[in-house]
Amino acid sequence: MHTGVESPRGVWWKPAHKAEKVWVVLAFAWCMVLFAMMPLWHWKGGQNPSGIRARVEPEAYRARTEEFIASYQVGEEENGIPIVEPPPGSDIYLMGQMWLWTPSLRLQKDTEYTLHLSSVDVNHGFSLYPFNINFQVVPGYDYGLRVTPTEAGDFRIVCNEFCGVGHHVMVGRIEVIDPAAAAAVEGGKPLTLSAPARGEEGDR
Ligand SMILES: [Cu+2]
Repeated sequence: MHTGVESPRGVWWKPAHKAEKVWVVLAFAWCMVLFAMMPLWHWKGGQNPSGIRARVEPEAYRARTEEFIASYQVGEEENGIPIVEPPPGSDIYLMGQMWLWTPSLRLQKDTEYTLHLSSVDVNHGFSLYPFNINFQVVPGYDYGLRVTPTEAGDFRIVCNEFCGVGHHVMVGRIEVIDPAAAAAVEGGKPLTLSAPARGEEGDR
């Protein structure tokens, strides 16, 4: 009698077919390729950015973001989100929460900033439309990414981590202005912050 608790005697299994062994070897080789690609993407492809990472209490991050807004606010969106224009090279703060990104950022082209990202409730995802940029925004962690906008324009931040019923309306904004182009349009006059020129030469 055989109970199933004891294993059968002898070689009761079929040895792996040659084709199966070939696939195991191929799959393992591919795993190694992908493993090697992780550091390679970092150094060669500019992906998987290494930044500053620190633990932060969500309420402390909220307070820091509010301080940042109070210091550099220049306007307000129609929906009440503050528009902030931080000085070049500064630390800038973006806060994700159900279901908005605060504040809207107005940045200068070809200027480096340290972009801090965090959430004050659940996981969110920072995705900059229309670029292929993706970053997890996790409550309790402050991620500081060194960013340099290379293109002037009006960009949208889309949440790409499902975060509840309002997830699809969670859209933020980053506006990148080109101070050189604006100065040219103004005929050498200092740039007026309220009227950023976005490549509209010939208007005046
Ligand atoms: Cu979301």
